[in-house]
Amino acid sequence: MPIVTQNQHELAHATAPTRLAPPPMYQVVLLNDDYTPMDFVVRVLRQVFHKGGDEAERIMLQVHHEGRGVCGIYTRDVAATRVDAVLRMAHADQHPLQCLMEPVPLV
Ligand code: TYC
Repeated sequence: MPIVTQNQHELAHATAPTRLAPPPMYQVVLLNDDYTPMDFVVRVLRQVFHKGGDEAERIMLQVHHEGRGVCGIYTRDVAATRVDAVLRMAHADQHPLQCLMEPVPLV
């Protein structure tokens, strides 16, 4: 017969399944500059963020006209990986394209 101590009862109770809060979400933002070619930005949006052609064009033009645009909303690690992928692509082609992540604003 198993011996269950008082401590084991407390541990079992403390670790009983509970609902987890949803993880904090981050938006990945692309910034405008005067030098990165438009077609390169569209390629980044397609390759890194899996956008279709029309959506990639729309986001690129929004960044071009408004200075910044949201490429997607992700958990922290996914957002950080996508920022890194954008910056690596830009660096490899010697474009000054900038990209950052920030907590999704509380509307
Ligand atoms: N402004 C750039 C140009 O005229 C295009 C551009 C768009 C650059 C979006 C960066 O994130 C960007 N070639």
